[in-house]
Formats: sequence, C-alpha cells, structure tokens
Amino acid sequence: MQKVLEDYIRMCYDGFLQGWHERNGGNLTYRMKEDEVADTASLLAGDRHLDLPIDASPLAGEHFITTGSGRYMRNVPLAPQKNIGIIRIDDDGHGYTIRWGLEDGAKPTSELPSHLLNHIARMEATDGRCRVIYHAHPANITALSYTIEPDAKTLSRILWQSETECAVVFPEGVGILDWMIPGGTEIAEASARLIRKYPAIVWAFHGIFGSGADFDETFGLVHTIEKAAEIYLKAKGAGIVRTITDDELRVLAKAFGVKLNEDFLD
Ligand code: 2HA
Ligand code: ZN
Repeated sequence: MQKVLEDYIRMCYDGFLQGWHERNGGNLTYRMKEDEVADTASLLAGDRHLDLPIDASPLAGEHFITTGSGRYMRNVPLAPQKNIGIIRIDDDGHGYTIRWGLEDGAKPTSELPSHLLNHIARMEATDGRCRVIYHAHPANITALSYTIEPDAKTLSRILWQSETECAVVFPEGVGILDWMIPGGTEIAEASARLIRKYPAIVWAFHGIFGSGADFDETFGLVHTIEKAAEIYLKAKGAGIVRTITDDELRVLAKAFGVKLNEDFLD
C-alpha cells in the first residue's frame, strides 16, 4: 500500500488506541501532496459526485484523504477501502468527487465542512504548511472544558502551566469554541475563524480539532494537549498549591526560541 495511506491509517488506529474514538467519534482529513496523488493514481477511478454546503474554492483541485461518515476509527486498518476514501474538490469548490474508497455508498465525515474550512484557515495561517486536520474526543480535554469559561486565555494558561513542554509545543495557545451543534456549516465557520489564530481548538463538551504539517506533528499536538489536561485535572483533584509562573514561561520560551502569545501572559 502507498506510504501516505499507511501513515494515515496508522494515525487513525493510534487515536483509537488512545481511547479518543469511541464508536464513530472523531475524523481525520489530509491534503495530499502532488507526488502522493501521483503515487495513488492507479487507485483513483471513482466518479461518485457530491455537493458541498460551503465554498471550498481555495481548495479547488486538491485531493484529500478522509474518514467516512459513521465509520469507526477502530475498523480503518481492517478495511481501509470501506472506512476511508480519497476525494477531489471540484474546480469551482462547491462539490467533490469520491475517487477511491468509501465503498458501499459511504460518504466523507459529517464534519467535512469544518475540516475543509479549517484547512483553508490553517493553510493561510501557515503559508501552506498545514496539511492535516484531526478531530478527536479525548476524555481529559473534554472534561476540562466543563471546569472553565470558554475563553482561550484561561485554557491556554492552564495547559501551559500543566506540563513544561506545552508552551514550546503550542506557543500560540489553544482556542475554545462554546457548545454548538456539530456537523453543520455554522460550527464549521465559527471553528475556521478561531483556528486561524491557534493550531488547535477545543469544542466545549465535545472534543478537539488539531492541525499540523504532517501526521506526527498533528497527533503529537493533540497528544500533548490531552496529556496536559490530564495532569491538570489530577493536580486539581489533589489540590494545586503552586504552578509555573509567567516569568518562568517567558524564560522557557526564550530558551527554546519560541514566541509565546503575550496576550495570555500577565
Ligand atoms: O464523526 O466526531 O463530531 C463523529 C464526530 C462528530
Ligand atoms: Zn466529534
């Protein structure tokens, strides 16, 4: 199998092994490079066409690997052609063709509008580096969203203070969207506005969207955030008596050559 598909499938199953993908929870999209599209050319025979409820014209002609709506991450390695697929965005950005996979009439993830608008936002924010958008339901970051107001400064400070490497891994911070109905264009547009500023955003009482240049970077980002949330909740349960100070965060950022989001420091 083509390496890009192998790497994609591994990430789906890694997320399942972490416990982030109960039932059909979570979804993953990857914007393929030209050479990867060429490598998979022998597979790309499908012509089933579907419309998009959003304008994805900045992604016109791009190929994406996507998980299937209602499909389980747990089953992706067993039958990739049924549970994931490759789509090509129409030249006018208002629909797409299923070129491979998603067999038996499956459709791409219900969160495709959020994924595509997030891809557009992150592509623009990173000069085209971002290729991966990943949605997962990790328990600790979701639990944490019940303990704070939906405010990026509050959330980012908690995460930066909960594990020393966090400020280095996501110096921009992490955004948070208040509860909304999933699966539609409204949450997609609100997410895209927010993810423009942060590499990851939490959907309150639901889960997280992470982004990155490749699978390792994106999985690692979500893993780091989820671990920090777990540490925070454990420390909070045991009773927090002290934490990493803002001055220590500044010293850390300097030592690692990253620019911390100053709006979130006091
Ligand atoms: O794919 O996670 O948000 C199921 C979901 C919807
Ligand atoms: Zn979800």
